[in-house]
Amino acid sequence: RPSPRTHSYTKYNSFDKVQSWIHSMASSNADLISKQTIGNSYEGRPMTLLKLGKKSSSVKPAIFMDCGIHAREWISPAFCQWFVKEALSTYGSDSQMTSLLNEMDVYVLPVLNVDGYDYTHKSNRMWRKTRSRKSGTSCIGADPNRNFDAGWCTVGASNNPCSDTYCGSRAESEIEAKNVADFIRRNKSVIKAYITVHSYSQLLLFPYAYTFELAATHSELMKVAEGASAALRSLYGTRYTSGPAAATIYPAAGGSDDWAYDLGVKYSYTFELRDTGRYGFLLPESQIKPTCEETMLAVKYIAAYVQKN
Ligand code: ING
Ligand code: ZN
Repeated sequence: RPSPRTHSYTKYNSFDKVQSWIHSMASSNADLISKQTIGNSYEGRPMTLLKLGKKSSSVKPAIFMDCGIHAREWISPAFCQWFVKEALSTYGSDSQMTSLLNEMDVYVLPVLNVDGYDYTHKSNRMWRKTRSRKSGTSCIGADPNRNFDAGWCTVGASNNPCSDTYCGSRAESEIEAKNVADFIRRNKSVIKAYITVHSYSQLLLFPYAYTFELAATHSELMKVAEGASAALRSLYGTRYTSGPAAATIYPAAGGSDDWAYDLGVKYSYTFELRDTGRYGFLLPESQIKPTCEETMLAVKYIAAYVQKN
């Protein structure tokens, strides 16, 4: 098992490497980090969640962030790994991170679609979906970001199991989506923000994707997104567009951020990281560091806003 010292944050790590890293991080920073399994995937891989935050005797409000819901979006798990490293290494020196982890907990799920992520490393780099089998078809998997119970399968999703945007046989048919939804439902009284990380397109999206109707708190969601995008841009000039998903990217039902928002998580965001299409899902490893550095600023902006509101 590699120690956190030897883990590379500037490479696209395999599922096995991420998993060993999770274990070593959790066992070497007991005061600030712990891990728990929220369930197993269809193929039996553990979905391990890290909890960052100074241990406290009182109940703390929390932020939930997941990466790797889509298998081929490799920059996303790389960002979650980077976030955990930065959080631990800047706690005590960076005043914002110190205050955040003193007052809140941040749950980080580095890889949501564990089976799909493993499959992109071993068999098909462009795989997007889960790896669940279904009787009556030889096609495999459903789109986990069409599988949440938010206008499920009404728009921008397919009921064809062979489609890359297959919504699944019912909402939460995919155990990976259900495990995340169950965790958030169980902890909904403390979870103040939900952040899900995708690539690519350089967008900061928020509800709704399943309808063109504006969210009840649209102007606040937009204000925070614009602040976060400005923070991101301040580092390397990378331009992000903010807006509700339906109008900004495309209408799509069953997305996790819409579901979390309708459950009552007031600040719910989907990041679409670099780039805008030159490399697309195949973002070179040389861009991991700058992408993660700039994205940290946006996530920290959102976290600071949530912390004070
Ligand atoms: N984009 C997202 C997708 O699942 C999205 C866009 C965001 C849809 C929020 C629904 C809700 O299609 C990528 N790149 O996966
Ligand atoms: Zn995606």
